[in-house]
Amino acid sequence: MNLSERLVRACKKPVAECSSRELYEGLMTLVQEEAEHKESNEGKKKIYYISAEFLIGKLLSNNLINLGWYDEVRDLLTAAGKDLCQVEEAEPEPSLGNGGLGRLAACFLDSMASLGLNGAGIGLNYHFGLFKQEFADGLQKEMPNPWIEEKTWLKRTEVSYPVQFGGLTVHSRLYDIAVTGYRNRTNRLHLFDVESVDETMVEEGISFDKEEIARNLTLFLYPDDSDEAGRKLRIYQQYFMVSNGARLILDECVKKGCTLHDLPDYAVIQINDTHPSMVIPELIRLLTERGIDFDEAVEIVKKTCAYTNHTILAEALEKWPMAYLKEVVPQLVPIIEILDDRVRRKVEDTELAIIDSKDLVHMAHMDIHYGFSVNGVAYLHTEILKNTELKKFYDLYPEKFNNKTNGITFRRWLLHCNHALSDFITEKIGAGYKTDATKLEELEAFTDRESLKKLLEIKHHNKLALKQYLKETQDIDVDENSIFDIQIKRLHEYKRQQMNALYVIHKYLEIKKGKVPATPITVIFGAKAAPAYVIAKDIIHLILCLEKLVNQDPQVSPYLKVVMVENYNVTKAEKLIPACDISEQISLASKEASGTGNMKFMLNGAVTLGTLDGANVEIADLVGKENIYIFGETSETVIQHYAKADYVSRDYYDQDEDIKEAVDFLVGEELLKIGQEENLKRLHDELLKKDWFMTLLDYRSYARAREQAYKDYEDRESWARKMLVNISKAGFFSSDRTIAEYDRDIWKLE
Ligand code: 26V
Repeated sequence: MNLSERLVRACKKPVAECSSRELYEGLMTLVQEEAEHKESNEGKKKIYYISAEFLIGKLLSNNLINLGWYDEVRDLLTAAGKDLCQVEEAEPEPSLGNGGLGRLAACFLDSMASLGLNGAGIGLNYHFGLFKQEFADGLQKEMPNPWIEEKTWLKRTEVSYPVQFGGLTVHSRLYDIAVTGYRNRTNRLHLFDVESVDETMVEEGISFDKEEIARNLTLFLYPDDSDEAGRKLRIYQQYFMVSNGARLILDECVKKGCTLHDLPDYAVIQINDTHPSMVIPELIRLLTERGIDFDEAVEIVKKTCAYTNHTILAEALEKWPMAYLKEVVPQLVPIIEILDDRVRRKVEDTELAIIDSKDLVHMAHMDIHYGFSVNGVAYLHTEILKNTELKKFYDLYPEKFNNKTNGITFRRWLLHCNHALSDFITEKIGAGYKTDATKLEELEAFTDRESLKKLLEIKHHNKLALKQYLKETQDIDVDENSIFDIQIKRLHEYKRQQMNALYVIHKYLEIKKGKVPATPITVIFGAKAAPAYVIAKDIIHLILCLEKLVNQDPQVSPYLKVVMVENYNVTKAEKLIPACDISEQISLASKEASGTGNMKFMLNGAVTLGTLDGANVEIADLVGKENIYIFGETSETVIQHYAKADYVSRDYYDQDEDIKEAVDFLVGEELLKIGQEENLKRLHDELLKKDWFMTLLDYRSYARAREQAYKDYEDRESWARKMLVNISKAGFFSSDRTIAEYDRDIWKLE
């Protein structure tokens, strides 16, 4: 049977008579059948990527591409008067991640399957995932994002375990999602759920009874952890994930002939940040329960577990109060105490201990002592870990430390989201780059007028598509002939959306005074703030106020527009990135471990405006200074400022008229007419009295670099050359390369 016949069979009626939903469900059935055929259990050793987040995005089109079906399906739908894009709309987006860390895990799964590696993901089946963001009265409101429908990508399995906590036992159920490789094998994403989960518990917005563990355990991703019940719930979730995961791993290995003494020959566990760190004591517990001697269990675990660090921000490094662990996971406490005791016997410096003097358990310390590999996620990040943040650990275990610069899957972030560009590339250099991304370099030769013109046309086409999308979804009008300057990422002070907003204010005031830009500018933001993160929500408020002020001003809006995209998620990223001219990567140097959005933008022909932070450093090295706009202080200088505590934002405000004007605008008459005094005043105070992430330090050089980029944009042909270089140098950032390195240096699968 051909695809068309199979689809009719699955839908039980002719394609022309199907609704988008029916076609979506029919195609899902076909994909699931095909994916199952491609499953394989090849390979003795298997990589288990354990992560609290897998931000997988919509699955239909990506699977069609990976199975090699996309064009055929699109054409057969078109022939029946249907549109695949419309069908895509019917799919809900699972929001099983916060941002970069979760999206990275999803890209890694794609690459593992595409490289044919024997691997699986292990995580949690959150029913509502990360909240859905709505804007009301200039503020963020959080709503649940239900995504599990009757017909779903999740496949219920027979696997179930009882999981014991301090006061209760719950029963798990494993659901699997097929991960298709690009013209390769199928792997699985294992998502554990509690059988007793109760979706009806959710009250107003995303609030629910945090004490009812058996019913609430898998409702939300990282529920608000600003109170004790929320933080404890997170420990319940983490233990539930690792206990199930560890048992699944042991059961699978035993089935393949593993005696448990030889576990490291069968399994390698990559711990994605510290959220799954309890897998270490849990595995030790399970191994001893199955008859392995404690000392040997520790040695086995040491050879099986590897840890990835994703941040140097102190507030993001997990430290759990011993009292919480005693209540939630008492069975792990004696094990953690022994592990800590052994560290203390070995090293004198108590800063390296697992349990500190305040009885906090440092999860990362446990990972470093009891895992065999520690990696950072970009060159600079790993250097900072080795030389500053984790220096003492590096001195103790230099052999464990290694760098794995992040990557992105080109299937989703080029082939799927930017058909026009991938067709152009294929026409120029053939399809080889789809499996070997380094081939993109061959594109660099195409600097002839015709090719550059075509590149600009593709960008224009994508900008038109985004214009339409913004009109339909948010009823905002943007000018496709303006410069699309985009910052989309989680809202955090260190990412400095506030610096971008200050520049918008500056531009607004300039235009008001009659100085208009040569080409109009559209500044687009997309960001969710953690529900309890007050300043982040104030920054969202500021951006929403500016959106209103600027867009409604007839004198300004022909030259400047501000768009705050509501509910920024993977689907929206797929529409925004291909349309971008300037990619804002403006974190305070040393703070953004890597960034991966920066890579997606570059691949899609945007030029980066950024600091020397995270993977921007590697992007700058690859494209050369002609093809990127770098500004701001270096990480060394920033680290020095923190060490000396000598940064005073007030000095920059006092000494720079533009800064003063923009900052004071926050509490000026025009904005107060639109926004809330409380929020704007608090943000103003924060910038003047604290500014922990040094916005004002870099503002001046940021504004200068941004002006330069706008100026250079005017020479369209030379800009197109910059685009071309960015695309052709993006091959290094394929997650296929990253995963091949993980395998070569850490996993050693075959
Ligand atoms: C977590 C938290 C939790 C509470 C307080 C504030 C805060 C700030 C940051 C984080 C981030 C945790 C780890 C994380 O998501 N890291 C991101 O990982 C990406 C993939 O490696 C990387 O590209 C991003 O630069 C990094 O921020």
